[in-house]
Amino acid sequence: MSSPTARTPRSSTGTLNTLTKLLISLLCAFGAGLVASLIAVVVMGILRLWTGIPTPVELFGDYVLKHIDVHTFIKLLQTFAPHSKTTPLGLALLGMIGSGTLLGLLYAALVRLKLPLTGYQPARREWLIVLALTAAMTLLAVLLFWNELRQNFFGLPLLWASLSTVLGLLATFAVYNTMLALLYRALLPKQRSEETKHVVQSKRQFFSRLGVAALGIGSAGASWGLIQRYLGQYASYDGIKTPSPGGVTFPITPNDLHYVVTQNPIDPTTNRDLWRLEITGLVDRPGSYTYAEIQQLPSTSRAITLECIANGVGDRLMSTAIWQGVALKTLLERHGGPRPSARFIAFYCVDGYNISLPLDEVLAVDPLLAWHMNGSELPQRHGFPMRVLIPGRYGEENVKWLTRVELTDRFVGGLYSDQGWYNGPLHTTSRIDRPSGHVAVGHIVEIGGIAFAGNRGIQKVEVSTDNGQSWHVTTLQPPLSPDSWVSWTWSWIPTAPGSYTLTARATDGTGETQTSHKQGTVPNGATGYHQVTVQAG
Ligand SMILES: Nc1nc2c(c(=O)[nH]1)N[C@H]1C(S)=C(S)[C@@H](COP(=O)(O)O)O[C@H]1N2
Ligand SMILES: [Mo]
Repeated sequence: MSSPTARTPRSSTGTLNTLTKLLISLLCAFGAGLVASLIAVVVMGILRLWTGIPTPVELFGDYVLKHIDVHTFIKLLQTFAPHSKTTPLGLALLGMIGSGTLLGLLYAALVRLKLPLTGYQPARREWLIVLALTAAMTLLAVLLFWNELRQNFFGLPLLWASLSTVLGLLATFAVYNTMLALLYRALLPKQRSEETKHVVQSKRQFFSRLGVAALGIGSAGASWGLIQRYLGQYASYDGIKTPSPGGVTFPITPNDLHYVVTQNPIDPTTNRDLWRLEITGLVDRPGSYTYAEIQQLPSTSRAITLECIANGVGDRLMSTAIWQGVALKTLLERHGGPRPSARFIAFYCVDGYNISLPLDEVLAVDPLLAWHMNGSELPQRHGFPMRVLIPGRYGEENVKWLTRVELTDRFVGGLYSDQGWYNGPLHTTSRIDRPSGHVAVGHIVEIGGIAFAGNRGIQKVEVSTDNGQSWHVTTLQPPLSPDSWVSWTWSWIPTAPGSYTLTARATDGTGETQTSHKQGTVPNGATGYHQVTVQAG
């Protein structure tokens, strides 16, 4: 017979009071939560970089961007400049790791494990809680990010993209919760059993805690590596402008000098085998095309100038390319045309960006769905494999990485329209590219620049050398197309030394002169005259 003391399990924590046990549990839950979060970060990083599935951090960012107004958006851009995309994402990532760590405490409260533990294996009840938490977190994320799910950086069609994003969320949360259960157990103090020697038991406990620490350090290192890799693909070309070397603007902008604006920290690298163009919604015969099939569509080429709504007066977020692709009208005709109830058209992209506009307004300007830019395959940063060009609209409506055209009976919205940016016809604008600095008195000085009014075309450009008191009609180059900018010049001979303010103004094809009303880019697009001051001497 054994003695009564031998039958009572002895343990190192057997004598601990409730408060100490609570503190130990908290500490272990905290540690397990932190390490499980870091492992989840590794999982989401691998999914992002090797399968194109967006991370919960990016989904969260996209969600926030669609739920703030344009002024908050600009404020955030300024607050985090020059790392306006990466700093908020980094903070969101830290927030995610923080929440994951705190969730460890919630888990501890739910499982209420009695200290000391009898073993390392989570019991059925713990697994059920893991399951329930995984389901709840996935469900919550799916509901919250419902409108963000349909993106995939390798270009999966929308339905497959949504499915794979949901699976990605499920995998990330399942790994997190499973690790939480295992690590929490691994860290908590164990009961001593009679069968195993004390030293063996404490060794096992020591090594399992060491293992958790090593996992934590390892996954922190791996996360760091993945973040570096992610940043290595960062779209640092976002915001590059088209220069006018020596004051001359090329009528056609070479591809590598075309301005770029993207919402994405990393632009999609669309896989041409996965990608499809889908024609859906209120169209007579919906259908889809592979990359090879779109090349077979009847195509047309046209010079179209793009201008970002964030282009200030006189600025250079404006470029012109010869775009080749299928006319939207032609494409819709191949599908039996719009049904009578179709009132809007929505364009969806593989990066989760989408826009919608009234169908009749869009068809009226003869948009192109282009796969060639200046004779070469559409560059990745400009929307490979296909983008939309809607003449007369700001760049934001000219979606890149197009994957679905949908005809609808209602306005669908999109990032910038949800924020409250203007999405009507772009404003007429003109820019002075030369001269600048000093000019010589008594000699001919060529004043020149460009003017643009979208699909309305340019009828006339005038220039003033006396701050708008008198105007001279300039000579226009023939435009490359009805949808492109025009070049203008005027020869001036400064007669007296001094400071001159040159001003330009354009009149569009409808006979309307651009407004002199000075207005910044936010939220309606800039207006006002471009002015340049030169010194004659
Ligand atoms: N899918 C997608 N399309 C997009 C964007 C984007 O971020 N994603 N940015 C828009 C904006 S704001 C502009 S100004 C133009 C810029 O086109 P570009 O980079 O080819 O000059 O693309 C538009 N199309
Ligand atoms: Mo833009």
